[in-house]
Amino acid sequence: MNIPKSHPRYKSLLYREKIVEGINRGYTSQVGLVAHGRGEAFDYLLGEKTSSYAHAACEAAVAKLMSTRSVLSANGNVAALCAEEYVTLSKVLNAPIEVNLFYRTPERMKAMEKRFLEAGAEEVLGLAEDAEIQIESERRKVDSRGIYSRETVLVPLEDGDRTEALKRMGKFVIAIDLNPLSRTAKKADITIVDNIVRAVPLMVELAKKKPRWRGFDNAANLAGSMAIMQQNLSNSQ
Ligand code: PTJ
Repeated sequence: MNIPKSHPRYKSLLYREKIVEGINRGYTSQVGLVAHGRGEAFDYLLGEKTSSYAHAACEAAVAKLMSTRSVLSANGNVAALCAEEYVTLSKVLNAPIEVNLFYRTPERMKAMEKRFLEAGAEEVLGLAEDAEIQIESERRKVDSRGIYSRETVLVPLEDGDRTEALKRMGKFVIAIDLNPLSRTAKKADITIVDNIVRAVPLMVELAKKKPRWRGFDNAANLAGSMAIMQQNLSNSQ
């Protein structure tokens, strides 16, 4: 669809179109539309901009990802919204991308691999299906060279069960989730409460400055993001 650039909600409409394109091209799940809508609502409450809390979380995340053996998990919404930027992040961090789908089918796995290869990735993990983690959903199927064995896992736009399983395995989990109340947000070691379309390019920029790991208080950071949402709600009355 041709969205006029002058439309006041141009960017928002464009990202919706990207999800629809992902569905049409076979890499994004139809349910991805529902997840996207939920994210939009929280982003609205955030004022659709990166807060100082999200900035601090991105910086801590980059420091951790750079200083440990890490892997970037990708689902259908990530592929639709920011495949190119995700590949750039993977390169600056020297961390592979692993496809991990909740609504996993062989066709979608192939389409995801194709999407990231055309976005510039040299290798995409996840299709080998040679290891499992302790959850019942299709997300249990992982790559022995990626999620299974690496210490730090970036999990954008996720539901909570995998974060809990990864934590049980002793891993350091970094989430990108606009919903600060979600199980993933609360269980992760670092939660970036921001839209992935803003967070990933910011992480690329921060990685160039090679930040040092100085520890991170996720509960305090989440409280800060929630306070911003509450403030925006009160100011709108
Ligand atoms: O591609 P698949 O098969 O692995 O399925 C992926 C989806 C996204 C459908 C699946 O993981 C899912 O249903 O996720 P949930 O449980 O809806 O959780 C997604 C979370 O991501 C929600 O808390 C949303 O608020 C949040 N979210 C949605 N869009 C964005 C986002 N967070 C950051 N940036 C966004 N653009």
